[in-house]
Amino acid sequence: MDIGGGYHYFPGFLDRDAQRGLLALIRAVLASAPLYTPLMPGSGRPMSVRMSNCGPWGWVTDRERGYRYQRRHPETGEKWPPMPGAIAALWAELCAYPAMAESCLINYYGARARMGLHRDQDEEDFSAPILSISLGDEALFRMGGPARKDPTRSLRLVSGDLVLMTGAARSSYHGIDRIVPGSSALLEEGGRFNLTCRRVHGPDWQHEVPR
Ligand SMILES: O=C(O)CCC(=O)C(=O)O
Ligand SMILES: [Mn+2]
Repeated sequence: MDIGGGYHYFPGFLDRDAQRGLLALIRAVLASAPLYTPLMPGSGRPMSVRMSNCGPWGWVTDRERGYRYQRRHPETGEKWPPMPGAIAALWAELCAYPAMAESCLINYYGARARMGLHRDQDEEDFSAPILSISLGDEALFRMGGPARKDPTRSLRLVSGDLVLMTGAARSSYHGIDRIVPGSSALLEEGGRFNLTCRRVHGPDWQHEVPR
């Protein structure tokens, strides 16, 4: 569903079984690439969201080197686990883009976590959309425009909802005001996973053949 400004909303796209299946795949990723606490560039303040990644590239941040993509987990030093086929299949189905996603950022929000208004701008190529998948507790997603001063709207994202950011929304401000603790029973520990899938390089960028 086109909800304007380049935002596309797919409420309830994943049924309960699909959510459970995706959750099991994410847990398997986290068993080898555990959630870590990212630090803000400069200030070194910890973010409230914990993160990991799967796919060839992972988005990370720390005090000294700031926001970037890298191939390895910042704490274990291991390469990120491969992107599960079910996530790659959602990208292929919805993104109308001639190359695969290169990065799936896994965000975990505990009861008090939030994510301030920001744009995703560490990728080389903005022609690919961003695909966002919600699992677990509900979240209040704030959607703005390309300028920070643009008016914003709020959307309540429920477990199984998908959001696609294309066109203007690809470079628009967005964030998570808060989650609604206890609103979903999907995660036994409570909280919310968000999977943010992105293309990092242009469509012709070749990956080394995995061994
Ligand atoms: O948690 C969400 O729904 C949004 C996450 C996000 O914007 C990001 O990781 O860049
Ligand atoms: Mn973002």
